[in-house]
Amino acid sequence: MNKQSKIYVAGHRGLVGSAIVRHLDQAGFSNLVTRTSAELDLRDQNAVRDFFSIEKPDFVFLAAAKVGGIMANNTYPADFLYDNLAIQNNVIHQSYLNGVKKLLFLGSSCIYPKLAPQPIREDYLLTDLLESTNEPYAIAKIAGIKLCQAYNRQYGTQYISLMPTNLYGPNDNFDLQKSHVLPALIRKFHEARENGAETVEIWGTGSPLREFLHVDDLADASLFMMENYNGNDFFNVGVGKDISIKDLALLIRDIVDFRGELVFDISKPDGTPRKLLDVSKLTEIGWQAKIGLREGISATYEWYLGQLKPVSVL
Ligand code: GFB
Repeated sequence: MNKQSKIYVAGHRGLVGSAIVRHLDQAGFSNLVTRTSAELDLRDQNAVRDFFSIEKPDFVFLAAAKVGGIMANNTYPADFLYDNLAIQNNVIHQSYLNGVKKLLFLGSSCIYPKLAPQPIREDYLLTDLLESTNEPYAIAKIAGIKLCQAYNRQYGTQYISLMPTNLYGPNDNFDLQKSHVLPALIRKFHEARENGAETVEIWGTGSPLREFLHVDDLADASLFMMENYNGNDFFNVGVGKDISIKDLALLIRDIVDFRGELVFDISKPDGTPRKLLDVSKLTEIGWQAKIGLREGISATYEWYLGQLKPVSVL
């Protein structure tokens, strides 16, 4: 990529896409193309065809997806499968037809088997059954990796894929039913402190282990891959360390300074027991995460507080 290359960031308002745009801006890439979902519905084959034939981007970051936490995945399985298949099929195929030089596809660590050995290596893909709460989403993301690799093999394209662990950061979704655990807990502890509540409800047993990567680290890894990797493999991206949901809740309680107790609602699903990525393949080609969990959560909490400030009326 050079600084004048035309770069399309699909999903630029989301957690991942907005971080990629920030990083591209900071690195001096000045020819970015974006569309909101109201301007361009990426599930619409004709609309995506027209967009690519007019804009003709050189590079594509495919960060547009239907995403959500355990409850959203479990409640809207058809949307998670159909929307994601449609978005990635349209963007990848039009990238091929319009001569895109390189594309980065973003997947998820839930592509791996529910009970995969830990830490999870890339070659554990498709070796066993998936976690049921997010199987439709995982199948769409697996199809995305395979689509990139198939176009590379058949047509000589350069479509590469990164599989991030659970992400968090600015522009995350803080809706309590649809969000992932980390933004949900920031909001729950904050509101509990503000309202003088004595307890905060944590879904499940608190024992599942998860790994959390700040989205600015993912954006950094995405640019690194675009600029430095040209093969047909896909790569895990994470921090290489995990934490139980209970310990995550205690950490967020401390950062938000809530003094009450945790209450576990075991009627809610735990999901997969552990999901720690083996990140050695990415480390070997020269990239590592930099943002620590406490530092990342504190910054995200500051961002969240900034969003709550009332808009001043002149
Ligand atoms: O982040 P999360 O929704 O998704 O939940 P997954 C992680 C764990 O936190 C689960 C627990 O064990 C939840 O039961 N948890 C506790 C909570 N309190 C809460 C809460 O208030 N909200 C939420 N959301 N969880 C997703 C997949 O799985 O991970 C997606 O469904 C995707 O497909 C994403 O791969 C990265 O880590 O279980």
